[in-house]
Amino acid sequence: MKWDIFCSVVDNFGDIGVTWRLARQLVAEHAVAVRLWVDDLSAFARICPAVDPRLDSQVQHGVAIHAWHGQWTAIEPGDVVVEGFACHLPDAYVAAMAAREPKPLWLNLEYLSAEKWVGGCHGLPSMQSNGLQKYFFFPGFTGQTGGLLRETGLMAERHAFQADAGTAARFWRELAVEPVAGARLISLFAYENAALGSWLDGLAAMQSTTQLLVPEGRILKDVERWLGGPQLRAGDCRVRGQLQVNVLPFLEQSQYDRLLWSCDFNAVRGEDSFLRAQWAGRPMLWHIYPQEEGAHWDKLDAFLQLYSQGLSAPAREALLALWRDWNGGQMMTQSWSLWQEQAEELTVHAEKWCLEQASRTDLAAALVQFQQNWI
Ligand code: TRH
Repeated sequence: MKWDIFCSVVDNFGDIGVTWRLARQLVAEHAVAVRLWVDDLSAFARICPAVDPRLDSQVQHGVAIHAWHGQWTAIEPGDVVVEGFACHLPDAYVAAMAAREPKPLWLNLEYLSAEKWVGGCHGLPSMQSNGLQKYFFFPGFTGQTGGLLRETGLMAERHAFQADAGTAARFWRELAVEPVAGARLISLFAYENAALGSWLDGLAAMQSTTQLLVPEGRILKDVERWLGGPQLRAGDCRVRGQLQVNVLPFLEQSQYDRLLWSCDFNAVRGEDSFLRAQWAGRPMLWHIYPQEEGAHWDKLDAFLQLYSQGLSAPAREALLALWRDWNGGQMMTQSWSLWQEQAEELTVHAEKWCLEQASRTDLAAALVQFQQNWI
């Protein structure tokens, strides 16, 4: 079985982060041959430094990676074609799909959302002008959706890592970070955010110590402004009050997972890091990708509604207040202290949510099942 996955990097790393993860898992766990077509190999190389952006084709983790140029060379389409996030496939490739016998299965892999309408749209076909059907495949958190990307064995790997202090110590050495004894560990990955200063003020003023780990990225300028010092770079370490800030390089994707597993609390963004933080089983703070006309607020509320089920009223309120302040760029002084009061319950809840979600069919397996039912 041959699969083609197309990825157009709109901005940031989510598009390539998700399609690369899916491609790898299909090869490793479902023994399919995958060609991954990517229009921006330099973004790809940030999350997977083994990728050489100068090469037109290369193999990594068993996935055939191809540069997707404007100039398209005719090829025989695969048995399954996945367009990532409604990216526009080359016209010549679509024509070749229509001419192929048997016809390929054409899927549009959509963005992750907890909104209710997703369940009703998942798996629906849409007739194209060339007579091909295109199916909408929606990831999601309920049984009516295509599930979530999760490698088999991820939970076992994460639990083993978290249970072994020696592995964690090796990881910190690899990152050249000296863990502060007894400190609360927080990782920070976010878009620019006006709320950051008030959160950092709160952390610096706490009685206990916090170590904040920040991979290089868009939020770093805001950290720099708050510290009021010179430009921050990977390897830098600054202390203010009870807060120590460690700047990390942008990590390889699997190392980033380990960072999430190592921290007590993770601030994440977009789609893929948001999901990986859930698989870490630790409490998190989501900076959702801002959309025009505030469309992202519905998405945020839909997730909060699902995620907060089973929480006591005060814990639920604390969670909602913190996430809304963060996403609205509001002062977080009050919501952070409210969150602290509920930290224990929210921490237990994060692992419970993770295990519930991990008990469902993962997205790669659901895609393969969809294809088998379609034949
Ligand atoms: O980069 P993002 O903001 O991507 C976004 C979202 O996917 C959004 O839905 C989409 O519409 C927009 O792009 C265009 O956030 P995301 O999805 O978390 O992707 C980040 C990827 O980078 C993820 O795969 C994790 C990875 N990563 C690393 O590999 N190393 C790191 O050090 C860090 C911080 C992240």
